[in-house]
Amino acid sequence: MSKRFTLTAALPYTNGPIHIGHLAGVYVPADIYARYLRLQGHDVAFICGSDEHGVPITIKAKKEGISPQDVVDRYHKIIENSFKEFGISFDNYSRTSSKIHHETASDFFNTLHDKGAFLEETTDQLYDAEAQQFLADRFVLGTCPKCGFTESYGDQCEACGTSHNATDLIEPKSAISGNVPVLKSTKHWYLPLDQHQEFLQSWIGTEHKHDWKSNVYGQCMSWINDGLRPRAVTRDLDWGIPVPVEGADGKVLYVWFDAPIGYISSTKEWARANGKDWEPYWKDEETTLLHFIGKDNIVFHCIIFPAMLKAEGSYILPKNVPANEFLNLEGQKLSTSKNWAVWLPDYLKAFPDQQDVLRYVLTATAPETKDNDFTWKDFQARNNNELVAVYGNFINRVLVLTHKYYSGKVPQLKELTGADKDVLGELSTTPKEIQQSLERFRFREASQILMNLARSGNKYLADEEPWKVIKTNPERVQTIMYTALQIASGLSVLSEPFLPHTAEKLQKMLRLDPIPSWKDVRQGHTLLASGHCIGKPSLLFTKIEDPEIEEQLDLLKASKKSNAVKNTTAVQKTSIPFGDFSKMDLRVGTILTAKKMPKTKKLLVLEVDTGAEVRTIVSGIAEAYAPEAVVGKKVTVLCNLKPRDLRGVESQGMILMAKSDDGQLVFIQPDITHHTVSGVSIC
Ligand code: B3M
Ligand code: ZN
Repeated sequence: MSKRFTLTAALPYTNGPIHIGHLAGVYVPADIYARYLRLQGHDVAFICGSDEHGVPITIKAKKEGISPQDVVDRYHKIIENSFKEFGISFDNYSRTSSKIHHETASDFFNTLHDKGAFLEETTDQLYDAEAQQFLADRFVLGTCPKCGFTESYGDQCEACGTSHNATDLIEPKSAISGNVPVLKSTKHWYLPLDQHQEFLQSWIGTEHKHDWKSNVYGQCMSWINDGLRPRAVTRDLDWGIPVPVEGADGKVLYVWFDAPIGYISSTKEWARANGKDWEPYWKDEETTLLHFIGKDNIVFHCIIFPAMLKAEGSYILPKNVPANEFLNLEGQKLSTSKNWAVWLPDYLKAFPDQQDVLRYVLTATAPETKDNDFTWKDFQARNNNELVAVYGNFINRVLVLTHKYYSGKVPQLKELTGADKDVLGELSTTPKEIQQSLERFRFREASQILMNLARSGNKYLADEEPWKVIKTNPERVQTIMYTALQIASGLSVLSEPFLPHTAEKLQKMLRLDPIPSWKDVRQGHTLLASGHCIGKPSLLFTKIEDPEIEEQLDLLKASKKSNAVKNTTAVQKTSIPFGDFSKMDLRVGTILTAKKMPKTKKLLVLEVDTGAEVRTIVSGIAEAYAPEAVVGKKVTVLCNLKPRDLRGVESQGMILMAKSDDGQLVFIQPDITHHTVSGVSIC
């Protein structure tokens, strides 16, 4: 039996809010587990914090013209608040920009450095000559050498999860300028994973063959079997923790080196604030260390971080890394850049006080063994058919009838029938069943066992019909209601890990004081004594109507539409110096005449008055505009485009056009504001 548990949940990158995919994959299962362990009376440190280094944050800062610190300050607050709202019960939520983390990560690096655990090597790395910057991690895109995905990052391919070196990419391109990088030599510190190969092979391959999830085990073994290679743990970047050794100016720790150490610094911060010793939580063999992560983080938590911990020498290794697969949204991969997501702050705006509904749906459909799909229709159905119709309905009937028949007082238990014994028996076996599922990290299964108990309670009432029996045998009804009240109390205890807000509300309604323990439920103790007065009932869940769901679907549709426009309007050309731009002679002109170019579909021959002269311009707009529709229009003309011969007519310039949001070809008209045109390219 473990003496204590250290549970970590992946530190979210602080470059945006978090969405349902994060909640489903990492934070809800981790929280269920932490709450469940606490209910068992275990000593638990549930640790997380914001991952505030790394290139995604620098990129976001550049895009918005603010500093990386501004970015992380903003999102740290937003993310921390979302976790609170959704009842994610971290014992500590820290941040990697904190002093304690910088110190802890620097010390860790120094210890490894002093032990000679790194290789120091000067090698050629990708460099953007124009931006004068080395292209680490997300600053470079290219084709993944393993799966052929063309948009792989320098350190990891999001399509196949492989982690690689930026120089492994095929046809790399700078994400800053789009330029092809050059090679430039630079010194870095490498963790020689090849030297840890044998240990990892036996630690994972043999020791954890049977207790790790097959998706996690499989990914690790494929990595190990491919042969491990040294990985750089430093970068030439200006945002991060400075490499704490001499001769490392302008270099910082690789974000994936410092971030997992963030679990340790967050534990230290928590221990300090609570007068505890952090070390047993990380160094005592009797501690169970578990990392809750998404599948894209597997190699870092199962291979690189354990190799770091092992090299340091005084740390324990994780007992398990129950990584989940990905959640899709309405059949499509969740994507931050495409805004294809349900962001937690937005969810709360649409469904205030319904945090548990989302927790429940994400658990019931968790992507545990394979990617899974979140759909709004399913969300509505699970809320209406399970939470409202089963759980909520059962509780409401029990409380309303107790008030109606006994003015809110728990009645006397008379004689138990077979049906009563059956349902009470189910109540006392449910904790064990939930426990067995949770200990195998089967959260979906556990949530359904819980719901089945509510279902049995509901069925019990429907079968026993106290509302009918009250007329003929009021004594029998006392036992029925007593039994149903025990089930309701038990549900409030067993629901706590899954539906913490609901459990609390229900416990208040039942006026449970003290709140019975998990063990009380398992041992079939009386949870609510005869004569106890319960409070007034109020609804735990409310029905979600079609228009609410349609609104969410419309929001997604709008996001899809704006993506389609973005795709056609994304800046695709390399930048030009101002001098090139100023070579253009742009003038406002008026179209005097227009006729179709014979035997063509696309071309109109226009006579345009540019003020100084009348020019003939051949324009490819005939499919969008009839000749008579353009006469008299004011347009923008590029006058010094080299004359071109088009079907025997010399075209002396070009009319500038743009595409509107709905794909229409429109004139750039100097006296009209195109409200519908946004950042489109001139065509
Ligand atoms: N921030 C990646 C992510 O958010 C990374 C996790 C760090 S855990 C130490 O997916
Ligand atoms: Zn790949």
